[in-house]
Amino acid sequence: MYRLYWNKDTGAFAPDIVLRLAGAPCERIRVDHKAGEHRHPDYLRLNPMGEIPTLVLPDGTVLTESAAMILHLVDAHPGAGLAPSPGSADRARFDRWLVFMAVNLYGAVLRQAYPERFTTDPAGAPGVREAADRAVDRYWALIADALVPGPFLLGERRTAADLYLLLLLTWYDFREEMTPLSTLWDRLLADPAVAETWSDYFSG
Ligand SMILES: N[C@@H](CCC(=O)N[C@@H](CS)C(=O)NCC(=O)O)C(=O)O
Repeated sequence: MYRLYWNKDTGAFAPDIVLRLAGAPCERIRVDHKAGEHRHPDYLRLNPMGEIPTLVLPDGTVLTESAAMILHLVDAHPGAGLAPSPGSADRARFDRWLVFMAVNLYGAVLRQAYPERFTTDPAGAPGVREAADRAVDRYWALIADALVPGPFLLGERRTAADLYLLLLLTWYDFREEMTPLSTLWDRLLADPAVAETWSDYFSG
């Protein structure tokens, strides 16, 4: 049985939807970061960065970092068909986009959300946020280009990289003219399992 530490409006959506689509049994433990529960010593023992999500594997191994969770889960549950086979060229493309999103996009989203953490000058936070806004626009434009012909990152096949993209797209006020992003958004949320989990995290 997996154990996923999660909260609404967090990146826990990405490993959670992969666990659900893989049909993997999982206990879900809510960590209310708005109430500071992610700073509790018990949680910090699991995730020293005090971040959500944390995934505990059935053998007790603790994983932090949402992208590492995805990479593990897609290989542990190959029958779910959420990633190309390890060693294939398509898998290299999958890994590339997952890492691109985790490092660049997720990183910039955190600079938007917590700009004061990225400067020693209290007056510098608005500048950090503005630079992060520009970086996010640039990264999404690059991803929109990669989604042609699409509709998914790897073409016709939906993978966990698209589900990771859906998480990040939720936090981006994308313009309708960015058609590949809107098309992908609609395609992913047309799956009832994805829509239901997305609602658990991001609506209400
Ligand atoms: N690199 C981490 C980032 C996780 C992260 O920063 N999560 C946010 C929620 S989406 C968080 O825990 N924020 C609370 C805080 O940093 O105080 C990952 O990919 O898992």
